[in-house]
Amino acid sequence: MKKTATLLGALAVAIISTAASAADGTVKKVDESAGKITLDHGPIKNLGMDEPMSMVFKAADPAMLKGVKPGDKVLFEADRVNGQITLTKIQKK
Ligand SMILES: [Cu+2]
Repeated sequence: MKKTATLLGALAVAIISTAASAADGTVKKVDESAGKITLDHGPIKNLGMDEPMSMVFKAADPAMLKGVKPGDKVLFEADRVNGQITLTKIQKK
C-alpha cells in the first residue's frame, strides 16, 4: 500500500513538472487584430523567466483576448509553440 502511494506521488510530480505553470500578470495592451497582448508578468517557471518583466505574447487564439483589457489582473499560461512564446491560457483574477 505504501509503495503504491509513493508511486502515485512520483507520477503526480512528473505530471505537474511537464505542465505549463500559471503566472500572474497585468494587461498593458491588447492588439486583437494582430492576436497579441502585452503583459507585465511575474516569473514563468516553464519558460525559464525568473524575473518579472513586460513583454508581448502571441495568443494561441485571438478570441482569447476578447475578455481582457488594459489594467486587468490576470492568471495566464504561456509556452513555446514552434519557437514562439505563445499565450495558451488567460483568465481574469
Ligand atoms: Cu517574459
